Parts: sequence; structure tokens; C-alpha cells
Amino acid sequence: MSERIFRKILVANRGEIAVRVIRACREMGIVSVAVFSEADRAARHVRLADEAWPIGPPRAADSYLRIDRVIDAARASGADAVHPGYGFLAENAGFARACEEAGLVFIGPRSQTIALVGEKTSARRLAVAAGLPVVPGTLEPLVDDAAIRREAERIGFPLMLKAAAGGGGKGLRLVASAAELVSAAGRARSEARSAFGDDRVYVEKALVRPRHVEIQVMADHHGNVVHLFERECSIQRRHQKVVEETPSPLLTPDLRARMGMLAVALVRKSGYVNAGTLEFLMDESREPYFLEMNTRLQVEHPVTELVTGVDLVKLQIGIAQGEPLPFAQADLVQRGHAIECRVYAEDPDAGFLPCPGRILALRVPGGPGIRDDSGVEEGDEVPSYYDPLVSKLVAWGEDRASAIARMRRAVREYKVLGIKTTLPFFERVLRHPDFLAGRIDTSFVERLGREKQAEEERPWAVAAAAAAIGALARRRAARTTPGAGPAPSAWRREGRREAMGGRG
Ligand code: MV4
Repeated sequence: MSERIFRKILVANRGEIAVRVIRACREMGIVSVAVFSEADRAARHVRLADEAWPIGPPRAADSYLRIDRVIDAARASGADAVHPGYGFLAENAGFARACEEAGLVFIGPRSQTIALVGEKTSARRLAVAAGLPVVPGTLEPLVDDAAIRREAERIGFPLMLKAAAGGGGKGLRLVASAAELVSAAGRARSEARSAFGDDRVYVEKALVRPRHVEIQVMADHHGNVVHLFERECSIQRRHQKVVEETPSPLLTPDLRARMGMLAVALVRKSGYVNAGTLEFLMDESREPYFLEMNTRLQVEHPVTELVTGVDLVKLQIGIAQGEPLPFAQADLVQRGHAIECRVYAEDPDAGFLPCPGRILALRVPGGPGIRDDSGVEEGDEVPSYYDPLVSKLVAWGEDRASAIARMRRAVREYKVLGIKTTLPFFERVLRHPDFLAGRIDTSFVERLGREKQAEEERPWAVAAAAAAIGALARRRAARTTPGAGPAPSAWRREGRREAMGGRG
């Protein structure tokens, strides 16, 4: 692979990730080209880019997902390369191939690799061949109910039915017993058919309350492969991550090294290049199982950037230009701790209902250890057509406790008027005893919701308990610190903040 220098990159995305890529281009002296739908004429990514090309009506299917229109814009603008961001066409092998055929460098893996790894059973076969542990299950897609029944009997219950073409929870079904199998299989297959145009499914033994840990990898065109450690992603809601962090409170140095080596082994086996992420599930005994591989830059990449000091987007561009990785595995260390909160335009008090609209006022936190990757500014409209992610708030600290303290401080500094956001939800997460202790699994958000509901249904009991604790604390303070009046306890400070309604 010979090296070439990109003069111009088209960013085939919108929102905060388009802004992120445009920033990397600017730092590298590369001209950036934005594309935009009619709903995004005045969007921040359009304002920040050097050039912008329209690609169609507001609906993503008519604009950001239109391979032909994005390729036309890339050609017309004279771009050398295309960065797909995440979502939209980022893991579409057909789009990567269209770029290759148009003489544009797709900043990501080769189209054949995307196809190979994107089909979940072929990724599982690849993982087995590379020596990775996978959840017991089938290694080939199942095409009819008889095959599903046969495999289910072999594997046992509870089991998961998954779409072979899938990912992101679509076509996913937990099946507790044989009695539910046939109807669950029917639903999984029709869901898979409408989401992916492919109704093949496969079967895996279900892990109970698993943890989700992923490993970031990077590979160049010269056979160099590294991993950039893990991200803990167990805090999810309906297959949507909401809080991510690194290092994972769960991993030991040995386990981290082992998972890193497994990830590198799969990358080598598949001839993978550029950035990728291997998802692992871990059971209660902390045994990791390879789940699937994402062939793109992930939303949560900033936490890895903050603890490794590596700019993953610049690295992606460098690799696509044919440059060798500028460091070896032994040069990489994790320094400190980073946490990301995804700020969505959603109402956490209304079941996370999307809340598009105009941002009337915005105060973005800053200061030591805080990074805000945002797709919007004050006065901007959050359109209803796309993912409602408005920003990613990321905090770095020397250790987990300092990162959490900084994040709490930053969440309270953050003010968004005009739309509801998930910021108040993070205040609850960041003070929850299970989160503080690192006791997080994939049922954490659900548990938090149940606890909040229980609290609201017992206002009298809670108030009585708080009053009793307050009285006790005041008596103690009066006894143990002679002369000092009743100290305002942490309980009372929290209580007062809640009484004032939290944020505006
Ligand atoms: C599983 C599982 C339990 N057992 N597979 C959900 C999304 C997809 N990437 C994989 N998912 C799961 N696969 C087996 N064999 C549980 C989940 C799962 C989950 C995984 C990670 C984070 C949150 C989750 C929420 C529900 C189910």
C-alpha cells in the first residue's frame, strides 16, 4: 500500500460526529466537505465545514442513506476520501464498495471485510478460527423453523434468537422455554426481514445479566495491529448506550491483556484495517465471550482518546492514507479514567420520549478534564428526523472517583433551555450507590427506573425518613462538635436541590 496525501475529505454524516471529523481534518490541513439534508441547511456541521453539498429531503432514507447522492457529492466536490462517521452508511459494505469503485478512499475497512464481519455468524466462525471464546450456539444462519427447533434443543434454554444480518438489538429475542420458541422465532424473523431485508437468524445460549465490555482495535495496511484497551458499556437502555467509561471497573490487568490479545488475533485473522471494536459479553464469573465486531468508529471513542492520548479520527485518516501506525502496543498505556454521558434530546421523565425542538439557551460546561463533543449551538434546531443525540459530555480524572466528581460538576453546569434532555437522568446515575461501587450490568437503567418510581410512590415515607435522619444528624452534630450549630449534612444539601427542581 503506497502512501498518499488527502487534500479533501467528504464527511458522510451529520451532528456531533460530522463536527468531530471536520475538526480532525482542519487540524491535519485537509479541506472538509459536509453533506446536508434539507433539515440540516443551517446545521453546525455545515457551518464548520469548508464546503457543503445538499443531498436531498429531510428523511435519512432520502439523503444521508442515499449512496448515489453521497457519491455524487464526493465526486462533484473533488474529494479524495470519504469518512462515514457512525450510523447511516458507516457499516454498509455496498457503500464502501461504491466508494472504492468511484476511486474514493473509504476511511474504514475494505468492503469485503465489512461484509464478512457484518454477517454475525460468519464473524462467529472467524472468531472460533482465531481462538476466541464465543457464546455456545450456532455458527451458521438458520433458514427455517425446523432447524431453529433442532438447534434450540441442542443448546438449551434460556436462549437468544438473533438476526444474522443484525446488530443493535433488532431481531433479538430472549426465549425462556421451548413453549415460546415457535412464536418468538416468527417475530424475530419478521423483525429481521423488515429491518435488514434478511430473515435468517441464529441461536445463542442466553447469558443472564451480562456485562458489556468492548475492545478498541486499530490496524494499518502494513500488518501492524494494536488494541487500545476496553470500554465498559453496560449502562444501556433499549440497546442504546447511555454512559460509557474506561477502564472498566470489572477488568483485572490479566483479563484486560487477555481480551486485548484475543481482539488482535481476530483482526489479524480477518485482514482487517482501520478502526474497529470487538464487543464481548461477560457472565458473573467474568468469563468473556466474543459477541460481534463493529467495523466503524464508535460513538464512545472519546473515552479511549482521553486515557490513551491517541486521536482516533486522525489515526483513521492516517491509516487510510497508507501510513503505518505511529506507535506499537508496548507504547500504549491507560492513564487515569474517563466517563462519557450521552446527552440526548429526550425526556427522561416521560420514558425517554424524543424531544426535538429549538435550543433557546445553552451553557456548555468546561474547565479541567471536561470535553463536550456537540453537534449543536444555541439557537439551533434539533430535527425530529434523526437520532436525538445532541452532545457527548466526557470527563477525565486521575482515577474513577475524580472522573465521577468532575462529571457531576459538569452535568450541573450544563444548561439547555427549549428542549428536554437526559441531563437530569445522569445526576441520578452519578450518585447511585451501585454505579459508585462499579456494580453495573445491563439491567442497571431498568433498576434505576423502578427505584425512581418506588420513591415517587412513597413521598410520605421518604419525607419521614429524611426528617428522622436529619434530626438524628443534627443531634449528633450538636453532641460531637460543641459550640458548632447543626451542620448542613450532605443529605440536606441533596434534598434541598431536589426540592428546587434540579436544573432549569
Ligand atoms: C446477548 C445477551 C445475552 N446472551 N446474547 C443486545 C444487543 C446485541 N449487541 C447483543 N445483546 C445481547 N446479547 C446472549 N447470548 C444479552 C444482550 C443484551 C444486552 C447486551 C449488551 C448490553 C445491553 C443488553 C441489553 C439487553 C440484552
